[in-house]
Amino acid sequence: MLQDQEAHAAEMERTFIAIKPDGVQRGLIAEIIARFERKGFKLVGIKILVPSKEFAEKHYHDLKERPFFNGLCEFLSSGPVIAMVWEGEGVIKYGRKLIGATDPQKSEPGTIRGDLAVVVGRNIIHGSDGPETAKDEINLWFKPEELVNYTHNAEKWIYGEN
Ligand code: IDP
Ligand code: MG
Repeated sequence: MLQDQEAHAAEMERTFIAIKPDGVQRGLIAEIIARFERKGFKLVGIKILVPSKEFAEKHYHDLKERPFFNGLCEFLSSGPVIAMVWEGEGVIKYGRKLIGATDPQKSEPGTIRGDLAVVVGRNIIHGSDGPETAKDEINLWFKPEELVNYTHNAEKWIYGEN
C-alpha cells in the first residue's frame, strides 16, 4: 500500500493551463475547467489576471521569430486570463490531448479546441507542451506559495489503492 502511494507520487506531474481572453469573454471558463476536473486531474493553482504585454512576450518567448508573435502577445494581454496549474499522472501530455491541435480546424471533435474554437488566432486555451516548459511556465505564472498540495477525496477512486 505504501509502495503504491510512493509509485503514485512518483508519477505525479503538473502542467500550466491558461484560458486566454477569448475563452474568458466567451463564457467558457467553467466548461474548460470541467473537462480537466471530470477527467480526474487535480486543480492545485488558479487565478485571474490581465497579463502585461511584456509578460505575454516572456510566456511566448519561444515564438518571437514568428510573424504572429506581436499580435499573439497583444491578444494575450488584452483582457483577463485564467491561469491554472493542474496535477495528475500524465497530465502534461494528456492535457494537450484534451486541448486538441493548435489550429482548431485540425483539432478533433471532442477536444476543447475542436468543440469550442474555429481559428488558430482565437483558440481559447494554452497548455504546456512538455515537462521543461511546464516547469518554466508554472514558475513564470505562479509563486510556490500560490500552489496548494492536498489529497483529493476522489484520488483513491481515480488511481486505485492496490
Ligand atoms: P499551442 O498553443 O498549441 O502550443 P504554439 O505553436 O505554441 O501552439 O503557438 C502558440 C499560440 O500562437 C497558439 O495557441 C495560437 O494562439 C498562436 N498561433 C500559432 N500559430 C499561429 C498562426 O499561424 N497564426 C496565428 N496565431 C498562431
Ligand atoms: Mg505552445
